Amino acid sequence: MSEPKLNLVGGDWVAGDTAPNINPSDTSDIVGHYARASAAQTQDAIDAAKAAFPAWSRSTPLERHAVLRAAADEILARKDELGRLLSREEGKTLAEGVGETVRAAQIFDFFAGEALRLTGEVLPSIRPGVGVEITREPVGVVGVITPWNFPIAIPAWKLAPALCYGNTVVFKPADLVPGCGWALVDILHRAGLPEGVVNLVMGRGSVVGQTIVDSPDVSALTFTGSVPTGAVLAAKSAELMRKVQLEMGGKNPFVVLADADLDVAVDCVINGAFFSTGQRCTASSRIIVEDAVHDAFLDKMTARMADLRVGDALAPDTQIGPVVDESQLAQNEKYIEIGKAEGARLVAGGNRVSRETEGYFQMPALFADCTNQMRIAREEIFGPVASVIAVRDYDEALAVANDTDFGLSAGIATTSLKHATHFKRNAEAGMVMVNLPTAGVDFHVPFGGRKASSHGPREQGRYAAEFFTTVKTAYTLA
Ligand code: UN1
Repeated sequence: MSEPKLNLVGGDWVAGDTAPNINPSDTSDIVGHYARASAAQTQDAIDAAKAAFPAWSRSTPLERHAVLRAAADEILARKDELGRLLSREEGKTLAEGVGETVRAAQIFDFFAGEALRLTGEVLPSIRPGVGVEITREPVGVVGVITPWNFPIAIPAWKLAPALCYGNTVVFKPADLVPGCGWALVDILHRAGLPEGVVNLVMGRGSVVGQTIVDSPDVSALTFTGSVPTGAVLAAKSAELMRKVQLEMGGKNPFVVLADADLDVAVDCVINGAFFSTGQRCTASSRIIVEDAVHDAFLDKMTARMADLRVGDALAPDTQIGPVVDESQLAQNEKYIEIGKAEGARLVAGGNRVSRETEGYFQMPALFADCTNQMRIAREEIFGPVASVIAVRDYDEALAVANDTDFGLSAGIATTSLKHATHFKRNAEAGMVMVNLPTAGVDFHVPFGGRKASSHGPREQGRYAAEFFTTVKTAYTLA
């Protein structure tokens, strides 16, 4: 057994029970053994972050810049190795894994720059002789809880702004994929962060997550994951009067109008629905198609899907890696049965496939003849499963797109400026894509949604300051 990877608490690597990290492309391949923090170790981590806060909150912009810059440089220099680790533990293809790693480096680079651009406002009061200053201050100890589907980018887009704005962190990566989170914390630790500024507590939600969520010393909590867990975190955070930022599910619509370039539309749907094995909260899962192009669109889609290569995430010709684990694959299969029972027509894929190694391989699935009332069109599946819903015209397409509990991303394929403009204004979503997939976003602009998809301020770009800082207004009579 390789040396287990440990948790980082107050600047020390601490041991504990370990769990194996298993490659979903080859279940005989153990990526490594990772320690699972106890409740007591998690409490120690919170205490360490609290103790480190006064000094780090007063660190200079240059100190913060130096650490974030060094992290960006090291992540980029190691992109192939870290991308491979990512693909090995999570199952997205090597190209996707390396791409996500580069994105993590870019995020650290962005916030390294932001650390040098911290600003406030100075303005006159309405009272004579009085000046007003508006500044942003760090919030305190930030709890960071991340999901398994973006093992390096999501930790990066929560940790980088937390540190940039002077907060200290207790970070729990997903139990299923601790490898990239561990690597990121190792990099930050060696980049020169003072002890206790970032603490790593890998392990179970019921132990580690619960301890973080219940602690009144955690002043802000940022979470990406499921709606039910998000709701519990929101309720507890309201009780503690703590800041909370939640990124949860999606049931993202992609509209294909009769005037669309169908090749562009098919590219968008193949990417948005099936790349990263459909395991993105931004994935397109409801494909809303105007009657006039419905059959032509389905023909092109099924032809493209027949050529999709599903296989080992690390194989160079793989386009779609495995599902992350057995329970997610079972959930995908359950929804395929539900779809059939509801009367939807499975026109492609959905079956498990075997490859040279034991893994969780599934062909992407496309349902036709769906209604927006079916469970497969309302509930997030989180796998490579998409439902095609036929509509008469643009107005019906928009109504169906907005008829959902979620509101993260919404896409449209059209060559009409009028429809594109109307859709951008009227789609009830945090992000709107015109002739682009619903998934795959820039790192320097706000990310987030509406309704059950998101709660609290936006992530990423300069908007991240809203969550990771608190505003102070100071008045001086001089
Ligand atoms: C993307 O589509 O590029 O968990 C990012 C998720 C999202 C990230 C999606 N928070 O899938």
